[in-house]
Amino acid sequence: MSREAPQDDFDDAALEVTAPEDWAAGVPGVAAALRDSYEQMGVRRTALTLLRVNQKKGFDCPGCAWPEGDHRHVAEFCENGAKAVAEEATTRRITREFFARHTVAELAGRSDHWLGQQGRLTEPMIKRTGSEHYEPVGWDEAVALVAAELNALGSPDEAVFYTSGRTSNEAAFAYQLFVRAFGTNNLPDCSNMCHESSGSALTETLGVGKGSVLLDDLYQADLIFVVGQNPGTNHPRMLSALERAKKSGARIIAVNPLPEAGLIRFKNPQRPGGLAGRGTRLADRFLQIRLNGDLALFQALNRMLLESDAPGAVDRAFVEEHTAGFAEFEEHVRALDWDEVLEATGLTRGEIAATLGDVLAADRIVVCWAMGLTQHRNSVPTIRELVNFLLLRGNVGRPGAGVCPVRGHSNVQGDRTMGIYEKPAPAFLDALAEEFAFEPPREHGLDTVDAIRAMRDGRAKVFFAMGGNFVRATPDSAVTEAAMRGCRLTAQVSTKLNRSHAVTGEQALILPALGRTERDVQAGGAQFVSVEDSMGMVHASRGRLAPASPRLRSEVAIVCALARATLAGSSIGWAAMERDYDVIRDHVSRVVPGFEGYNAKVREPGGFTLPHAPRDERRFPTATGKANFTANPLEVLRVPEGRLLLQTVRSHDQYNTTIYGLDDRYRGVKAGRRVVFVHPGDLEALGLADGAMVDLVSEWSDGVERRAERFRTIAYATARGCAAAYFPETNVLVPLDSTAQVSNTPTSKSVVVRLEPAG
Ligand SMILES: Nc1nc2c(c(=O)[nH]1)N[C@H]1C(S)=C(S)[C@@H](COP(=O)(O)OP(=O)(O)OC[C@H]3O[C@@H](n4cnc5c(=O)[nH]c(N)nc54)[C@H](O)[C@@H]3O)O[C@H]1N2
Ligand SMILES: Nc1nc2c(c(=O)[nH]1)N[C@H]1C(S)=C(S)[C@@H](COP(=O)(O)OP(=O)(O)OC[C@H]3O[C@@H](n4cnc5c(=O)[nH]c(N)nc54)[C@H](O)[C@@H]3O)O[C@H]1N2
Ligand SMILES: [Mo]
Repeated sequence: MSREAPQDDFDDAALEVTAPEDWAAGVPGVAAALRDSYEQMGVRRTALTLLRVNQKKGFDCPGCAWPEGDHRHVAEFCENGAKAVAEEATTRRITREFFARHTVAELAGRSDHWLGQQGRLTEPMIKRTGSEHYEPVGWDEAVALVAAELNALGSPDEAVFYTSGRTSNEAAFAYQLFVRAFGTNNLPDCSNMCHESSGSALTETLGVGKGSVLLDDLYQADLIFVVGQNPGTNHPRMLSALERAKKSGARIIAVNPLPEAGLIRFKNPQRPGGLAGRGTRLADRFLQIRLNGDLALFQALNRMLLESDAPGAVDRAFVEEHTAGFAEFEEHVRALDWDEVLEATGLTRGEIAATLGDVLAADRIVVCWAMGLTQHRNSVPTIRELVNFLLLRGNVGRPGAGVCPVRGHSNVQGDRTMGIYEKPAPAFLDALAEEFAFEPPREHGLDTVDAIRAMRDGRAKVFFAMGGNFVRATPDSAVTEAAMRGCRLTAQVSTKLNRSHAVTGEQALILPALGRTERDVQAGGAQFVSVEDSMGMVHASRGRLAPASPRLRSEVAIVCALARATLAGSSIGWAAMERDYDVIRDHVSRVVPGFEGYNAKVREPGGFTLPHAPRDERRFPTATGKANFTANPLEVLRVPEGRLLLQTVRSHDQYNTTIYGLDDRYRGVKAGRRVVFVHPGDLEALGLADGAMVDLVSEWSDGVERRAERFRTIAYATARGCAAAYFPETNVLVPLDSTAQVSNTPTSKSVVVRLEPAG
């Protein structure tokens, strides 16, 4: 049995619930941002940092991966970007006295919110075997310890090297090079829990695991689907793009079990007059789909397109010339059972038929999506089916049309491009081998879920993290925590304190790093780094603030020091890379296609766009050399009587596992996170009152009881049979073995639960 009780700041009496908002951004957004920033940074620092966010000579916003347009506003940031910046540029500091005051066990008992509020880490800290405290340690000793533990392993495959998605291209490239020179492909990353399903499905069907649209395509689209995404909270700048698309005539269809505020209406705070009035109505159609119903929806649309006698319903010329697998796909979809579609989606036939009307009226279609599609068992088939939908009408590889997976972490896409991947392509390894004259390991490494299994089973003994918060971001919290505690050494390169520093191996290290907002000066002078956004645009990022402490090191410097200490006699020029990041970029320019002339191109204002064969040339580098149609079996996820399907989502006041505050303004929740949103009809059927206190108990085939204790029910307009609650508190409910087919992503958006009155 595993259970998680409320954290120590739980105050159920403080919780306030009001009606949800139906619009996003606007005055309260910017006001909330500035209030947060002043509190954390003071007025002068706020002006210094926020005016530099996403400017051509500034730093890349650490908030999300949404691209910047050509015409940047003076304030090209959003409320939640400002919060992410304030979180890093805070003037609060964690010193050695802090760690002397608090034992590691005590820190493990503190809430995620409290841990994050303590400020920036300032010097390397070590928890030695048997000690209850972290104590200061010099960089040299810290690095030597990691090197010694790595070299003492029976095999390099007994080490795990995690990456979160804030790491720059330069640091990511050096890091994967170090890990492979050490001898393993054990490079799990946050992508494994995020857009892995998108990458898997797109690589197979289109040949490139990335989005195929640029901002201009959104502005030229006739129809934009926003599926399984809450941009008002998680990608607020996307709302400006959607608003502009609408002004140019696009229709927008939102597909979501929740009527999310930003999708319904939007007030643009960056335009005069944008704050008055009712704002722009963004979604023209809202399909309130059941969780996990999207495969059925796209399959139904595809069947109707195939059956339609409207002229040009199917783009036969495109299908003929550019695709493979059509016959099998057609046969499969024509056999689709309408009853199953209606059951899976919870939509009416009329709603789906009306949507088909929008589709037939649109020449150019873009489909955008995020975690609502990627974190289910059938995520990969669902995204393949959405590709089928676009292929049918030739909506890939021409202006105003294509696939738009909206990435999360600001450089998660770039990290993958730089080789942070447990299943590297042979061509990438060949290029590494040639550039650096060593033989990289060829065997695939561990992804996030498999890394947890390996640590749990004692097959992995050293855990190293380049950013992130592994124990809180991953599923099955109790299992993951035990896995971490079983390691010989856990070491984390971090900017802020989090729970992964408190749930440690026998020995633990905190290696504090510079953040995006800070100046990075190396022996070769002032450095900048670069990042790739969700649309494959690469650009430079330069921090301007003085570092939070003189003892911080850049991620690049940490990796290079570690490589020198670990790899005796390595012929790779680690010192040169550390001295001058241009040297790293020169290596990249010879290893990664699309980066030729990297150093010159990244210095152009605004950076450069990576090539994308399907988008640029309608060329599909797949196994068949064509865009692939696929046949995807529809298995309706049936939830037993008296149970609900739970999705785990973000509140407005959090960045993944970083909890900025306890409100979720757009959903009408104040001062509390232990809430579960349920349809009023389901509450009634379950015999529960609105506001009842319940435990969430997850039911999974392994028979283990997983329980998250003490949540208030909130009667909410979600789809029937579906519930929602916030992660990381609900990660305890997601079974480690419940993962998506092919991508192995935890099924964080479909957890079968029962609600038990809390004792
Ligand atoms: N402020 C802020 N910004 C962030 C983040 C953050 O935590 N805070 N996180 C960043 C990261 S790493 C990521 S990956 C992105 C995440 O961005 P999102 O994917 O928007 O994040 P979630 O909160 O997981 O929201 C999932 C959305 O999908 C819907 N949904 C869930 N299941 C289904 C389904 O089966 N079908 C459909 N159609 N819809 C479904 C939910 O109702 C919800 O609206 O945001 C990034 N940006
Ligand atoms: N149940 C459930 N679980 C989920 C999800 C879900 O929707 N539901 N979403 C998943 C998704 S999409 C993702 S991406 C993962 C996120 O997983 P992670 O990326 O592992 O988690 P974060 O909370 O983003 O990591 C925050 C920490 O990163 C460190 N950090 C911040 N900036 C920097 C930096 O510049 N450098 C370094 N070195 N460290 C830095 C800070 O110490 C901070 O505490 O969580 C996943 N987990
Ligand atoms: Mo993510």
